[in-house]
Amino acid sequence: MDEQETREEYLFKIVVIGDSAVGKSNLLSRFARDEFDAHSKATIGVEFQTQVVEIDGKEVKAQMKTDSPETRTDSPEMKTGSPVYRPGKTGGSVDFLVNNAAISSFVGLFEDITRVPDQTSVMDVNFWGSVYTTHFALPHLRKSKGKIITICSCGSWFATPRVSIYNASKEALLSFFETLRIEVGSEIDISVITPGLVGTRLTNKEHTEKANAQWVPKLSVEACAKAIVSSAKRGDKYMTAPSWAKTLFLWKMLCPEILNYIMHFAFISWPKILSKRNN
Ligand SMILES: Nc1nc2c(ncn2[C@@H]2O[C@H](COP(=O)(O)OP(=O)(O)OP(=O)(O)O)[C@@H](O)[C@H]2O)c(=O)[nH]1
Ligand SMILES: [Mg+2]
Repeated sequence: MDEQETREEYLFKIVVIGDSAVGKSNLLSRFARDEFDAHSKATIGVEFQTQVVEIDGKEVKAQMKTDSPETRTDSPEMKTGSPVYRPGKTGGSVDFLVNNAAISSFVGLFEDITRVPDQTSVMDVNFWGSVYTTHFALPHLRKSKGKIITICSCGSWFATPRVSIYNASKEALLSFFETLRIEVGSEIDISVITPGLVGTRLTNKEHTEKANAQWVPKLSVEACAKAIVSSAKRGDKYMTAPSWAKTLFLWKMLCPEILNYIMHFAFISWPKILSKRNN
């Protein structure tokens, strides 16, 4: 081991698995070099990326690995029995499952959707993506007494106009994990994170303008990630960030009709008044 390798205080090995062309290689290159290639080629064999990050003043080395399902049967490595791919190797235990994948393909009023079937991918990714992954991870998590962290959304319990399908997918996710929590009992901890608006590409200028939500304060990705890690360490069952968003729950319980009126005014009536004034 050289000096660089011995310096890190933690070493995490992350294996990224999934069907062909779902974005595994791009996830690695985004993580290691902050690069994205819209015309990436299918991976032959395996791919490694390493990144050293500092968390709470400690150096953490993350080694990410991916291979392609296609390579398992078709690749030269597979045919020649190259040691690069080792069939039947099961790896270590699964201690944490983080369900993070989400998309929002349409931001607008439900009545303005022209083709409803185009929206089913939102449910496929946001709900079924986490459900399938959890299903396959559960036996391993039971063995390790592991933990599931699911990144849901405030939209799962707080109705915000113009993102009805997205909110519905997140509410389904919340309900699924609350039910699963009862089923698996104390063996697997389940933490559901319900962030408000976070500064990711889902909330870029184009999306927030379409949703008339430019004025809603956004939490930075770094602040949100730190809040999630602290919450996981505490073992919270739920965590909402930013913390002021929790007050919305009280509003919803105490005065739902007033809240609906305010939401309608802020996201539907007021933007219409503004656009009439500007035209
Ligand atoms: N819009 C968008 N497209 C993506 C994203 N990730 C991947 N893609 C698209 O999907 C294609 C395949 O991505 P890869 O990262 O090569 O997929 P892979 O899972 O490594 O595929 P195999 O190596 O064949 O298993 C890319 O060339 C992009 O066109 C993403 O985050 N957003
Ligand atoms: Mg690949």
